Amino acid sequence: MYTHLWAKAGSAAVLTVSLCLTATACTNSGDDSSGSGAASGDNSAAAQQVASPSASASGPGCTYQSYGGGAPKLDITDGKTVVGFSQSESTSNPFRATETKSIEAEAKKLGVKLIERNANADVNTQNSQIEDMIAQGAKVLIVAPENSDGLGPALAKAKAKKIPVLTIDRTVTGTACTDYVAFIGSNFYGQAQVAADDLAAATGSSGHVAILTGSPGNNVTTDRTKGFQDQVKAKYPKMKIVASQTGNFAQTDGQKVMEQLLQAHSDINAVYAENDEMALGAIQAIKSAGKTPGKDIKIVSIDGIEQMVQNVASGTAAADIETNPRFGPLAFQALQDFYGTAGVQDKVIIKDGHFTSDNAKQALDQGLVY
Ligand code: GZL
Repeated sequence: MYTHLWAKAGSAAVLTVSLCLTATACTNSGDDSSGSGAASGDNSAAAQQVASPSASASGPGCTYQSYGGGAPKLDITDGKTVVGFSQSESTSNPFRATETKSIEAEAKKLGVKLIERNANADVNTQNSQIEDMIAQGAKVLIVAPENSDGLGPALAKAKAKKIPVLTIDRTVTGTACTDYVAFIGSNFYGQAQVAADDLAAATGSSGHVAILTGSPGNNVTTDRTKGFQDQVKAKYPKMKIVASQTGNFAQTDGQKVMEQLLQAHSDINAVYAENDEMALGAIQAIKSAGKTPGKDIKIVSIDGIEQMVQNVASGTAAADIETNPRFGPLAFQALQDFYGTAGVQDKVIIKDGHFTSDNAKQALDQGLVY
């Protein structure tokens, strides 16, 4: 069983999709409203889906008829209609590699004619690549935005040509079903709350915490920072955030920043990394400083990539909250609902795994970690 977790986000127009990995995780789930998805060991794409993103659950959703004044009806599985996928960051990050593979695999399974580009974390590149895919004939776009505000030019081009844009993993500024179809991604604020709980558990609720924040300008960094800060303020008065600096979601930057913070703050005994790439860098920095990660300094991170879940299993890290990158089935289901009658929710929240010392080894053994 693999599982999680958290509950619906605020708005009614939110659908949550969840899975259950282990009893421990499930019992921590609070309002796990969707029951189990992947039976233990079943890591198939189908098992990653528990419910369609269709809007029937809570009222009409976005369809091609209601989208931004109406868009042409298309059959994306006809093998001729071109769907463009815009990836924001390098697939050297396993989150990105798995996300890209999931989109490619589902497109292949459905017979979708897919073209794709990778912007290597540059928003100007992403704008021009999206425009290029439109020029290449893309009639629908799946976009993993580099940041929330920078894609205005590309979105405007798409809108002018009535090309629907489905956003995954990060949001863009604008209105659902007008500027973009919908957002599919994790509950980043909820992830950060769990990270705070995990770090409190690892430090007797009294850690002196360094936060490695993600790259600026996107909702993921904003929510993962605010969620952690709010949870500490609300529940852990003895926990102190002694430093917070961006590591740009990158391993090298995470290592460099951690080295600097350790020199500036000798009292740091806990690290909250807003993604695993930065956590891996931080672990290197902690070791170079002659300290033992997991003993002298407790670490909690987010993404759930294999190398970090191994660190949880070995005790180097205290916990890792998954950011489920397996968007393929959900994204194409959403597009089929968009061109059908069901329509798509404004927000489709994919639920994530939660790896602790109780279940990390089991998750790795069962091949449930990406
Ligand atoms: C989350 C995604 C984040 C990952 C990081 O959906 O936007 O960006 O958590 C990645 O690993 O850099």
